[in-house]
Amino acid sequence: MATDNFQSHDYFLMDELLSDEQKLIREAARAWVKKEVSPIVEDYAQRAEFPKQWIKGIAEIGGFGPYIPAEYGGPGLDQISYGIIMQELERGDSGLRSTASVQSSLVMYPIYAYGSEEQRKKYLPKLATGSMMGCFGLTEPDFGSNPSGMITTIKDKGDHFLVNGAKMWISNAPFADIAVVWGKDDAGDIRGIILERGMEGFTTPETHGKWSLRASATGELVFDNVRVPKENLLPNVKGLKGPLGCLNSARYGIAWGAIGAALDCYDSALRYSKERIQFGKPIGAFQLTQKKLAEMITEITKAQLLTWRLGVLKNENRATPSQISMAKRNNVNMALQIAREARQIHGGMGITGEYPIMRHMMNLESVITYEGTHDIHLLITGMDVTGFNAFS
Ligand code: TGC
Ligand code: FAD
Repeated sequence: MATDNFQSHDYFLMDELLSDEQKLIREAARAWVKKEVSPIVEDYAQRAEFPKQWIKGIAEIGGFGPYIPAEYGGPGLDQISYGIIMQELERGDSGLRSTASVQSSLVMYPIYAYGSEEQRKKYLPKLATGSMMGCFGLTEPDFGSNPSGMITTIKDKGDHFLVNGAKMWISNAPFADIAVVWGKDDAGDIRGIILERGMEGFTTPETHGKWSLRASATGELVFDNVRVPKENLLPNVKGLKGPLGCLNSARYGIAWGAIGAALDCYDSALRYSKERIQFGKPIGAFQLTQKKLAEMITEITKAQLLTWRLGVLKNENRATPSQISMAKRNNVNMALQIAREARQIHGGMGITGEYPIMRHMMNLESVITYEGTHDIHLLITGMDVTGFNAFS
């Protein structure tokens, strides 16, 4: 079992910007990750298995739907608290944060924002406790960065809907009880619908052979003439803005989460640089190592400031999708570069499971791709600042 010696780093005294409640939430999440995640995550990642026992713990620290109001069973926290929880979870593992992100922003959020009152009452309290788990089906085999081309259909058959098509790369699919699925209706409009495990014609085959997010379960969603009750359609949204609205919330959480992975890599590299002796002195005493560490903490600090400000804007409902894209893109790239540099500082030890570095690095290769790739987010920023759409 790995020992977790993590100590957080706060170079610009960002703690002074947090409320006492936000700090308590962070301490609870951090303590849970140290006790229940760090000791086993490496084994589960090596075995490519999601530790299902984490579900209860995530719920207990408020990690499922942090900002969903208490009347629907959620913790009713603010957006910065949501971000802080995602940071602490991803400090443990990006796959753990993925499970919480999907449940919170891609399953609970659409039901809360676009669902009927009956749907909210039926699903949200169970999703908040983790007694029901969900997944989100947007990406298809032939439509990833361009989801508007999706070919999954939701046909009106009078007393029910008939769903046909397939989704791939779906986090949590292999064990999810429900799936929020996006498909086109008879008029060609994108709609969201809730499918439940056990519906005839609905299967969720697991995706094997991943070198990334190995402690997270990924799968497909296959719909073969699935009859879905009329009341399962999300009534209050139509068009691509439905799923993209959910992505705003998830991408925001990832911007915070990536800081957690970066902090873990930096912390491990800093400690190693003080302990590892070569040429008669700690490697941290060499200028080239100091350059790496100094640049890491500089980039982490910039990301912390950017993300905290984004959280303030989000609390005030003023954060734009483009600002969220910028933060997701910057922070995930920052974390990936730090993981690579931290790996260098650990020398050969950096490729082993004794340190979290290689696992974070491989995980971040997914994080930089899902929820919009690095280049797609650059194009979103480019469109925002120039007014020209490079997608079409
Ligand atoms: P476009 O014509 O620009 O927009 C269509 C409609 O959507 C509106 N819109 C948004 N609404 C809310 N939030 C946003 N971020 C929005 N972006 C656009 C837009 O105003 C328009 O509305 P209306 O009313 O005029 O119809 O759409 P497009 O087809 O040109 O595509 C734009 C593009 C490329 C930016 C978008 O499709 C995109 O973001 N692509 C990336 C796909 C993506 O991120 N997929 C993620 C799948 S889920 C996932 O990865 C989960 S991983 C989870 C985990 O494990 O953590
Ligand atoms: P593509 O869209 O085929 O892109 C391939 C390359 O082309 C990329 O480098 C991209 O940047 C580039 N490219 C594409 N268009 C342009 C352009 N216009 N200009 C320049 N370059 C371009 N999806 C879900 O719906 N739900 C989930 O839960 C989910 N979980 C995931 C979990 C994992 C582990 C992974 C890896 C993916 C997950 N995804 C999920 C899918 C993810 O969102 C997609 O992989 C992502 O959106 C990219 O789509 P794609 O893989 O089809 O790549």
